[in-house]
Amino acid sequence: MVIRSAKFVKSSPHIGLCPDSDLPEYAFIGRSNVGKSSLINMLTGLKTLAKVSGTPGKTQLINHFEINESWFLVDLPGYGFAKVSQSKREVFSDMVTRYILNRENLNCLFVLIDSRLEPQEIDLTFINWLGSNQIPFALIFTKTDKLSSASLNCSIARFKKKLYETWDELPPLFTCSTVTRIGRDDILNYIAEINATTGVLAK
Ligand SMILES: Nc1nc2c(ncn2[C@@H]2O[C@H](COP(=O)(O)OP(=O)(O)O)[C@@H](O)[C@H]2O)c(=O)[nH]1
Ligand SMILES: [Mg+2]
Repeated sequence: MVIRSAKFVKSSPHIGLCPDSDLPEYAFIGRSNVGKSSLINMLTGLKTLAKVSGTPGKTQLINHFEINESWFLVDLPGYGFAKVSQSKREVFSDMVTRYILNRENLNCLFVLIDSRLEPQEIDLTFINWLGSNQIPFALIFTKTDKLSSASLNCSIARFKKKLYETWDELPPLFTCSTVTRIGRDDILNYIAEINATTGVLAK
């Protein structure tokens, strides 16, 4: 898929203020600092579209970007920076859970996983929560440029093994690096495929 246009639409503090539109939507979520905003910039080819932050936990809004005037990419706040004393429910903010459960045009939620880390409890908890709520999602292992291909394979295998403890079938799985731009075509093609099934012509 060719990206012909990408423009910031708005930042919303909750789902009620998100764009009133039924264009197909694809959102990115994961722990703070995993690379969500960088990936959106890499996919669109616009280096400064989404704010990349050196400080984790900065984006607290739902950010909509309109692509090719026919679908949305959404940059969501990261999770995982709540204090240890807080419950799991609070870790995934009401704002994010309401958006995920109620946004009808959300076609796929991309869950980003840092490929350098051991499987993180918070990611697994979140993925299992998506499963129990039947939210369509895919996984993207980020920052692959920081690992050898052997370590990357090992890291992915370790994560899959954890998932097989609770899942019979795995979701679609991608790898990406904003440095080597690996993953860009695969992720955009996947979005184009879903767009096609929902009646949006491959623009
Ligand atoms: N080496 C490398 N660094 C990355 C990659 N993606 C993101 N980063 C860096 O990770 C940090 C957090 O990125 P950001 O996109 O703001 O993460 P977010 O909090 O999930 O939106 C920034 O310093 C990015 O430059 C990647 O693929 N490779
Ligand atoms: Mg961000």
